[in-house]
Amino acid sequence: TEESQPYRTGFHFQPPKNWINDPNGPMYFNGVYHLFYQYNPYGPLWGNISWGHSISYDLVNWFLLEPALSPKEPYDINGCLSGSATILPGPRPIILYTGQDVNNSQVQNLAFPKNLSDPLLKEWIKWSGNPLLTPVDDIKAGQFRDPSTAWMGPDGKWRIVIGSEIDGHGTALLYRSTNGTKWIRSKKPLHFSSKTGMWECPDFYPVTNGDKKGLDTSVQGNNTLHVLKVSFNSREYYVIGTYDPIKDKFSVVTNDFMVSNTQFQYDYGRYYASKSFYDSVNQRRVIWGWVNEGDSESDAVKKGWSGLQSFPRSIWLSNNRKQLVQWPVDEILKLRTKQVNITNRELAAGELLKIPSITASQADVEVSFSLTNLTEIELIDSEVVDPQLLCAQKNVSISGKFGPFGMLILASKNLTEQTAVFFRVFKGPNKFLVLMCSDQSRSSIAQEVDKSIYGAFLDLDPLHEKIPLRSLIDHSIVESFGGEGIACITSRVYPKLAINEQAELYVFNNGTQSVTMSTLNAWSMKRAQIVPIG
Ligand code: DQQ
Repeated sequence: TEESQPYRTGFHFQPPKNWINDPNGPMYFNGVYHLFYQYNPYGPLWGNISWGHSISYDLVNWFLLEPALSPKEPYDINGCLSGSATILPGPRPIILYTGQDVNNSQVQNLAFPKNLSDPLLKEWIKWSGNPLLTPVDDIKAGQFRDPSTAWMGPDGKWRIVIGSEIDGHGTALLYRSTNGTKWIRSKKPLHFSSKTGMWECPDFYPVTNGDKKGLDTSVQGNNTLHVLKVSFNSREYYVIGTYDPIKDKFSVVTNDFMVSNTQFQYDYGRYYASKSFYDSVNQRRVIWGWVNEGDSESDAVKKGWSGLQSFPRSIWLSNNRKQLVQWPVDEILKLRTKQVNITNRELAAGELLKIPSITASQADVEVSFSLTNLTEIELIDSEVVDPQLLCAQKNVSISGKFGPFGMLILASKNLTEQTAVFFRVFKGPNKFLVLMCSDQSRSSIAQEVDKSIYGAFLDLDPLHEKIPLRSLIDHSIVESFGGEGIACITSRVYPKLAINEQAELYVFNNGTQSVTMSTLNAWSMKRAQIVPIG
């Protein structure tokens, strides 16, 4: 019930109980969306890792099936770890996944549907020739995992990348195959970095700008760039570059990988091990990410579950071709109900405005701010500061000039509890800097839960553009999108007071300058249906 389980979500994907982590092998096939995920069928902590399997017709409502892969064979007995799906000609989907074998070595395995005419692809068969690949030569047994979706080069060969660490360097190993069962390692990896350790869950795909459209993973064209995303340091870092499929040469044009909050991340909060897929029916690329818990293991045992999937997002290249943009898939609109609208409302210095008539624990809120007369503005002497650090130094209680202004989410009646998602605008040596913060420091009166403060910069011009913010609020998760998706910050919170009907929503301005709230549209959200059908 809602009373005994205040942190269960209404429209984010989670099974009725137990542990989940990484999204695996998402795909659209024959009119059905498939989502697999790292799953412990027997409890709320990591272990017995299987591939949970759910299907959907709209990415919102889900049917839960039996696990597609379970750790049973010598080559995966210690876990069916992460992997990806590829739709081969036919069309015929396959899964490549990592098995943790009897010796705890990581090996790569192949699985395929038992019956292609079953519309739900309920049963999956592991290939008799498994394992496909074992850790040999300079590959360490515990650092060889998470095969990507395959893409085809102009020579007709399939390629995949696998996450690794070679000589202490994060590496995306490259393999080629003609038939999908025999894979040959390329001498050169697709990419590596001397500035990071082990790379997990690599994802490599083409992008183009213009119409928010996505591209199928094998597309190589004149106007395409390629994205390489890898997971390390609990974050999802990405680079954009050009890819020559003849030489298999990937040349990065953005900042290359490093452990820093100034490097591009899919999400500057709690979000990891993501995986994207091409949705051919809607011609978009959709991405899922794992959002883990910020409470303790004993809390997980009490709750009986652990882990969420982010709400699925479309992902595309920005029009200036410099970064990626993400936005919740449009199907979310069907859950919106009871709209609240406010337009052109000035927020004076120090003002706090309660948003009435909304289920503030389960809502979708879009707000946008505009600033005028940016002469009285705080100066900042460097444009290369760590945004997360800046948000922590200047938390919500510290008044500035332009900012902090934004929303108080999952707030309790007396504001003892609140998750503040807000902006601050500075003038740097050469440009304005728009800082977005998600401040969990006062999110709960409980002591032992994580209360991190996250931050990111938004590449927009506050003199000529509005500053938009959208937050998906769902009991214990807040997914925020700044600048219409140019920076995302996800957080988990565990309020004790601001739960269910007790939660409230506010907009506020704690700067000395007034700001205009151009529009606010807020909706209470209906529950998604997540139904086990075995
Ligand atoms: N989780 C999986 C691994 C992957 C890691 C194991 C990333 O395959 O590298 O559950 O969260």
